[in-house]
Amino acid sequence: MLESLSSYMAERRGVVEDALESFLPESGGRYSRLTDAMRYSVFSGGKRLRPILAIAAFEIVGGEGDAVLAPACATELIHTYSLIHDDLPAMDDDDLRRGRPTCHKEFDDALAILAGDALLTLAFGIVTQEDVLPPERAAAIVRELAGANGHGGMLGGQAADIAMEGELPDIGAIEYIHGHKTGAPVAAAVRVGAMAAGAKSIDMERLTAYGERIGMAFQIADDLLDERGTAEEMGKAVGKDRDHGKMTYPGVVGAESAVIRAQELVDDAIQSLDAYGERVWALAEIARFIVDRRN
Ligand code: GRG
Repeated sequence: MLESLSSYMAERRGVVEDALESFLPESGGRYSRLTDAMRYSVFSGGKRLRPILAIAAFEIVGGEGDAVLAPACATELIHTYSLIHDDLPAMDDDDLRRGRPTCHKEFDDALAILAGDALLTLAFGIVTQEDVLPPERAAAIVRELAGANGHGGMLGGQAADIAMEGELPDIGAIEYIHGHKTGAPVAAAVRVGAMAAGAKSIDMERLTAYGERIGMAFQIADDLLDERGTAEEMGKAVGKDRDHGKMTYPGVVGAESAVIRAQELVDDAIQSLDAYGERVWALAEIARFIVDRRN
């Protein structure tokens, strides 16, 4: 990672950690196992890519102040819920996430289901807290997050992913799965950041084009890491996609073409933001990081 991007991300990550701390319920109390499980998964060392994308989008359209923090943290809470549920025995049945036992291994299946549900509902709660955002803007952001992560977005993609297990490679199917499961929530993170700043429709169009492309590139990179990365680097088991007969981008087009496609998507994403001149650098560097990352 370039030094300047690494310090940009470290600084924003610090802001996100503090904001998450302020939004999460405290530990303790008689029924604290639920809040402990929520906190365990949220504070387990994620890259915070989605909230950082939201902040960078907020900044590029001239946003100032704290209005982006709740929408940015909402994207991370929803992401964390999806990871907790994805790791459950009924889904991917994973024991390790971010180098630590998964939520259901550390607590139990019931607590993991509840902690995921509680993070999802908290996400909507924090965006609609009084005096955080103008009510119409908060409602539009909730609508955006609900659409991108619900049956027409992430959950629809996940259902298609499960349904396609063991099927023959199909480029249309893999693009649908990636676009919905990963692309939609990543694009929504970019979009809600811009929405928090009251971005104009031309800005929304440019940032949507950027977000959709990096979302697809992100999942292609993840598929490649699942084949090429090590469990130590990834903090979770690798090679599971192939073992489960999951359809992946490199599985459909081959690893070399997948690398080329991810790079093309990143180049196109950056090009969609040409109009911002030098202000583009953070979003451009994040896009490059998405395909170059090692975990
Ligand atoms: C089961 C509710 C539910 C959803 C399933 C998104 C998803 C759909 C499951 C999560 C697991 C998965 C394969 C997601 C695809 C996106 C992805 C590569 C997530 C990992 O995101 P990073 O790299 O993770 O940003 P960190 O740990 O850095 O936060």
